[in-house]
Amino acid sequence: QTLSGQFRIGGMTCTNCVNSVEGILRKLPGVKRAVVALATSLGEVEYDPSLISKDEIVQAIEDSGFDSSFLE
Ligand code: 9UX
Repeated sequence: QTLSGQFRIGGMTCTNCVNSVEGILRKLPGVKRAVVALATSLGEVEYDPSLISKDEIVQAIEDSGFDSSFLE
């Protein structure tokens, strides 16, 4: 099963931030695809809900030093 979620990501100010957040997301177990956009401060993540929850994804982004919340 694959779910798709949109995440607001705050505090990204340059392309390196985007690459950093994408790299963190793509290394998480259960994350199949992650695309982060600087202009909109949004991230689109496809994940397997049996391996990771949206709350754990938010937590991983915050652990890397950015603000994050899940958008329904
Ligand atoms: Mo760019 Mo982001 O120099 O924390 S990497 S601001």
